[in-house]
Amino acid sequence: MTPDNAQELHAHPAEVMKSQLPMIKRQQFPDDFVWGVATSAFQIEGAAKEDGKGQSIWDLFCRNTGAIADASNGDIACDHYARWESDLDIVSDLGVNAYRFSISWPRVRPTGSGAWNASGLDFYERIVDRLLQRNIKPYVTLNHWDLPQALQTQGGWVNRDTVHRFVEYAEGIHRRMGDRIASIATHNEPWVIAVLGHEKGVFAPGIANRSAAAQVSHHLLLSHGLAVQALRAQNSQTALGIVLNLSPMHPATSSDADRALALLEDGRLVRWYMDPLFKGSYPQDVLEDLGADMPVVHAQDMKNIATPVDFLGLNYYTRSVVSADGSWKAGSTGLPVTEMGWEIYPQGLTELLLRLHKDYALPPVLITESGGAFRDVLEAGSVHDFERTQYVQQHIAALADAMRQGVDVRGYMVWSLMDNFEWASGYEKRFGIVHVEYATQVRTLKDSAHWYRDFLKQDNTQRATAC
Ligand code: IFM
Repeated sequence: MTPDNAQELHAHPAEVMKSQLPMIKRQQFPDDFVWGVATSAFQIEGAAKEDGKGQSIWDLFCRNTGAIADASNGDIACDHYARWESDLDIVSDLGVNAYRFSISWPRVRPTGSGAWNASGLDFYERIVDRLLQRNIKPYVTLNHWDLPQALQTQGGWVNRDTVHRFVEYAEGIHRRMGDRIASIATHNEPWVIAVLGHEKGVFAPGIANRSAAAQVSHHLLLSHGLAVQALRAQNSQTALGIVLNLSPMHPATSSDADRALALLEDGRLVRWYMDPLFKGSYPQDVLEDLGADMPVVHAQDMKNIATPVDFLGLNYYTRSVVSADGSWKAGSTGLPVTEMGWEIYPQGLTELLLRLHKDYALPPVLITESGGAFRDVLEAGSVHDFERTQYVQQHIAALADAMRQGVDVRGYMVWSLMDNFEWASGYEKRFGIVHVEYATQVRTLKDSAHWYRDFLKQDNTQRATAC
């Protein structure tokens, strides 16, 4: 035994664990780097029927037997609608310079068209103003999946009219508070809405139809481009963009079949969104694969989708691995997995960023979500979530690596500020750096939150400029 590891044997377990963490410092990043935490309306707000809010497709979907793992819903969630002030105190306490949240479309315009709901607009305006008082930049997402049910009744995102309703919604929000919002993302993860919501039917609105899914993805992209144009026409000074969930797509083996499938799946997840946004066309191989299911595209649509943006938001959680025989399982390679069953693969973030940088003329990139669900235990007022802390650190280190190699990344936001309603997994999966005891709504900072706060404190004199 060397003197060094003799010392390690006597060290406190927490100290030993700390020594396994990558050395990252806030000072390694530009002074105006955006550091944030993220949430979304349906996942935290609750107050599903209060103050004139309309129903969303998720309100309805949760009522389908078997749709949500623990048969829960978003009626109360984290009760953030009532507790927003103390929740923003926590955000401020963390020392972040940005807070990403979404606006519930049915809370501000209950049926998606027609009358606006003053109480809903006031709620978000109060959040924006309170953040600004605290010197925290508001990063708003307009569509984090909770489409007004009244629009779904008319076909939802399959119906081209919804594109125009969305543009009106974007204009209304921008007119009311755009002068104070640092950044507006039109949609969060259109792949999820299209594929999980309309092809696999495991998310709202629960439709399983490939052609519907392709049309939905086209309408989401089109509404994004038209909304950006509409806000620019209002002389927007807000940074405008979209948030995609992307990952590197790896073949499980080097067999021809696995490699061909990986290429097609890359087309379906990455190029189907990146190509129209940044090259103005859909990838040919995916169009061919869709055949008769390909979307109806009008003249000018592709040009409108490719309207230049100020930023690309990227949500990264894991890599994807595919095998033609479907046999590959996360964890089979010995890499750790999160409670979602997702492999922990931080190097995939560097790989993805470098690849996007090589293949596209990228605008500045923001990591708008990064985090993991782990089995947390609240004990004596603490949650020792070492794995989550390590996850966050490794992913910050991975993005620093991509920045060193030339990718223009401007910010990083942890998903999520607090435990919340994890869609079809209900409340069973916890992503927060703040623990929520749902029975009492008590919030407790986990070790990961303490770490993030300490990390940010290394120099928190500087504030972010928006991108
Ligand atoms: O909770 C979700 C979030 O709403 C969108 N991105 C992925 C997160 C974890 O699944």
